[in-house]
Amino acid sequence: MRLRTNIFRKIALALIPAICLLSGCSQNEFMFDYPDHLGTLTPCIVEQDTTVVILRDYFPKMNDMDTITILTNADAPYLVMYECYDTVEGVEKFCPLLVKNAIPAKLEGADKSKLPRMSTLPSSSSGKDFYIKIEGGMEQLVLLWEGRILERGRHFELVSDSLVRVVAPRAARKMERSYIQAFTSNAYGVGNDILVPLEYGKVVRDPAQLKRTDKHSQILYSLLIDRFVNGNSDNDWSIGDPSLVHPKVDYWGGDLAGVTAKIKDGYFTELGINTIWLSPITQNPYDAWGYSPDPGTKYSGYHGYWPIFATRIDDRFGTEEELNELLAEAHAVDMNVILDYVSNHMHIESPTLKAHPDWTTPSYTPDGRKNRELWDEFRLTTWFDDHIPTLDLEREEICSQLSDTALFWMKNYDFDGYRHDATKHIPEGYWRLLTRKLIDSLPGKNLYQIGETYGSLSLISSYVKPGMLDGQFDFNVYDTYIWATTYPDGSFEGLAGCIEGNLAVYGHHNLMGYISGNHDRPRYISLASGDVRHDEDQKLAGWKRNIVVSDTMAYRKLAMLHALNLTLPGVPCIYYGDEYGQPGANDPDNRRWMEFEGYNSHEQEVADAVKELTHLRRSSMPLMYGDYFQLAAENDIFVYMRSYMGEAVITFLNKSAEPREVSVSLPFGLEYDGSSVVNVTLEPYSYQILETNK
Ligand SMILES: [Ca+2]
Repeated sequence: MRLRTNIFRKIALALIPAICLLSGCSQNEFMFDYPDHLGTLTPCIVEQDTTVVILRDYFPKMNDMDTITILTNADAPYLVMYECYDTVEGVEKFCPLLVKNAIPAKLEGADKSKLPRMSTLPSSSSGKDFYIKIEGGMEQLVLLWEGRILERGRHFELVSDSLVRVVAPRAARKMERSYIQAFTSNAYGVGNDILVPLEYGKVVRDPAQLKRTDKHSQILYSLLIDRFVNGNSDNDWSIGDPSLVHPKVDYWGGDLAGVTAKIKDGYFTELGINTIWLSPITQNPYDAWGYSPDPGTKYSGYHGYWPIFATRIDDRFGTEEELNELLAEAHAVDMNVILDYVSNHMHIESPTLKAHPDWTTPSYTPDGRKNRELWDEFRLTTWFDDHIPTLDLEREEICSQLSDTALFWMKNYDFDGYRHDATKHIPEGYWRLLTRKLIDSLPGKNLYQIGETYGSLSLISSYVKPGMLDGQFDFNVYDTYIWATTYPDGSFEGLAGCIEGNLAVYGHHNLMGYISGNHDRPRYISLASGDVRHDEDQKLAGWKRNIVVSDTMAYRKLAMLHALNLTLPGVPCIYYGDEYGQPGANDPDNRRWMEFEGYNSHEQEVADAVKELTHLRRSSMPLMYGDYFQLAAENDIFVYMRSYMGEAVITFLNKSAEPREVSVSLPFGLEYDGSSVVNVTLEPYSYQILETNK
């Protein structure tokens, strides 16, 4: 790629207002009067080879030219005019700070132990200031408040080379919630980032100050409505013909009223989750579709992923009144509800596709093959099956109308966000347009949007940014945990590396989803117990055998997975049944009835452990807003720490069949039980979590 001179002309022009802004700003202490068109800053992704820097990531305004700011250092922002759809080429100066969020070549082989590391410490009792302690040496430090640059001498000062005192800007006193972020780098690259929530300008120290709208405090719970609880037998309906549809893939009667009943009886509150992810509720067909030759059955739409009327509630799940009651009851106990929504496809019999048969992507590839399940080769056009054609969302009129359809659910019901199905099969433009519409039509709502993408870090993260989605499910960490704990060559060293790589891309305060399982995967416990094998057809296994838990050690490994998810940065997500270890092969065997009682002693131990972990997380600022530091990573042992304002939580995992003694040193002068060295003995397949200052 070549540099383009017109870009530099634009940079030069853009610098003039930047300089004016900086001088104007200094006359107005504590005030931030950047013009609206500048918007706020976001850390950008930069990829660099030897000659060219490619910048991605900014807040796009549809149909408008954007401006992005490159932070070369805190005193002199460079502005670059937005030139291309999602890439700016030709940035003259390499800026290590911006490599945060990108891994690529530049940092390959760099000694990560030499990166700067930051941690926060409390300061005065008034809570208007705090300290950032930096280890490993820093060359650059950038502090942002609500995306605006904080200035040295006014909002922060260097007490020493390794200690920075930060004062919340006065403007923060007017806002119930705002955030300070810190980024730092040295010659070896970019270190961890810091996120500090403020309440009316004071540092939030007490988890009781957090609300369900604080996205970092979320714990998700994913359920399949048809398989959860049957709360209203009046709406029960099934195809009921085993020669056509096997009972395992027919409707079982679960509904919205069932979910409401469990909200009201306190199940979710006691479990400690605060966001329910509801499976899709749009009307699905009444007849049978698809076909599996073994065991020879069609399927019903019990899962909800075949929308036929995209703005109607499936009457087998409930009515408008029942949905409104569910949402009201959830909010009454401070719980969010996000809706699983299918944008990628519609059922072939839907009135929409009957009226617009040309709205689908081509059924055949350019070289004449049937375009089915070609997930990566034809990512944006492939069909999931003959009866659910993919919508051509790259066409403007389709994108516009169908984003309105998605918006319908947020405008007409009090949902708190979406889980977006099949995210990577939908073009970025759709996500930008939908998000723009959400912001414009529901100001102040701050909905949480999490997507589903299997793929590389760069593909997954390309949808995660301001103006698009808050997060996606991090299947890579889940898969690496499966590998580490169920394959002979699996190692926690690999898991630790995967987590560090992800944090470098998504940031240390990401809102990615960390799952215990989901409706498209065999149950973790059944892989861990060996009842479902890695080398077999994992769907067929569930049709052919009764999958049970034949090795009880698997319960301990499952509890350890929950411990991992509930102590990592990000948003933990429990798939229904995983809170006690329901077994199962892949779809549909991973969708059995939820059970609420009659657990055996192993299941009860997992259920108790999960409750303890969720309550620990939600009562711990370090686990919700803390930084992350790996303390040890060996084949069988993994130890890491989260810390916030001088408090730390240390998680120890042992995947060995033997007890292990582990010793780690705490950074930043932190102590546990009066010592900076912590020694613990771990039982086989177990975890321990220690809190300092407790
Ligand atoms: Ca029912």
